[in-house]
Amino acid sequence: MTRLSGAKYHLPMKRVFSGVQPSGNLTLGNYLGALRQFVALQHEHECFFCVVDLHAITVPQDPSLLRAKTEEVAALLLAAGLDPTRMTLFVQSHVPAHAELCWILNSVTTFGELGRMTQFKDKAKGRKSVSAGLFNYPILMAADILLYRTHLVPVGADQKQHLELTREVAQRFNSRYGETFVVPEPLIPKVGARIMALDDPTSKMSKSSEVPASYIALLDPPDTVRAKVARAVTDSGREVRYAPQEKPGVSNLLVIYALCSDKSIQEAERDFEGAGYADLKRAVAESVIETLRPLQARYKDLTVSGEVHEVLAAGRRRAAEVAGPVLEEVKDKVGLLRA
Ligand code: ATP
Ligand code: LTN
Repeated sequence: MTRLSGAKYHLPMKRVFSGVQPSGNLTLGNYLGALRQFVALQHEHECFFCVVDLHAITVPQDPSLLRAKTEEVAALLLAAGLDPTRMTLFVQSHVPAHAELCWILNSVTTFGELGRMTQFKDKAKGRKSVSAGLFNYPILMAADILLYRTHLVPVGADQKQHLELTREVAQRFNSRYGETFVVPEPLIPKVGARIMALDDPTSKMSKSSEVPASYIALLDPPDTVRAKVARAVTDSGREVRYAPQEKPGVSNLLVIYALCSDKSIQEAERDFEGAGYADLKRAVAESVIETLRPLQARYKDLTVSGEVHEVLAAGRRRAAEVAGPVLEEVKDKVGLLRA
């Protein structure tokens, strides 16, 4: 696949796929770790972005809230800068090939491999009842990626292990049944791959957290952002310095500030030479508010225009067009009788 770049030469264009769960309020962690990369990649590659509702139901969800959140996440992805003329945005359950390939890949993945997944262990911890879906979650994720013969998967650091399993499953399928899948590479940002919770800088900012003060939601109004940042846990001492082990709270705030004001960590540190934690917090809040302002304005317009439905309908058609033939090839290779 090639694409004309400028007038004179061809740039190799790659397939990009990533997914976001409609499982809560999208956070600044989702934006800095994933969405920003999505927006940049759509200009260089053929991109598919998916609201993964089948993943969300692996833990209990309120049905009408899930429906509303699925639409909200799609609208937020567009508001963050995804352009329907440059990429494909769709809902996972609208393309049944994902669930079908997942079933087939269930037989190429072992129980032992799934049991080693740290996200499963974390999410299963403390639950009275753990669904089989939560255990099989990484196989559905592998199906999402492999169906599109994806080269690059932009994700936060928490998804690295799932990507390794996806690669393993692709290689195993290819060696058992013949070359079928592209073995994908993760694309994890150097800075911002793991934004930490404001109330506990040793755990990641998570949109399914029950403590709203732990995350900044993309739709939080300015005063909420100011209040949450003001209450963020900092560290002992008074120096503003990037030292993730020794000063996890301050370092997390410095990362947020650097990314939201387009600076390096070193430049961010320099901005606070001789300053205290209160100065840092004020600057962090304002940089976040300015980053979210255009996104929130676009979100408002999108909810009024009803454009999201059209985008998802077109996305569903395009995704099915690509995924269909790959699934047919897979069924053929494993020996399923053609209908
Ligand atoms: P949950 O916490 O409910 O499991 P999540 O916040 O991890 O959800 P996902 O939909 O699972 O959200 O993730 C969407 C993308 O955002 C993924 O690529 C994930 O790696 C990335 N991401 C999530 N949280 C963070 C974070 N704190 N820092 C950086 N990237 C993140
Ligand atoms: N498991 C991911 C969401 C996800 C995904 C994907 C990411 C589902 N399918 C395919 C990249 C590619 C998560 O929890 N963040």
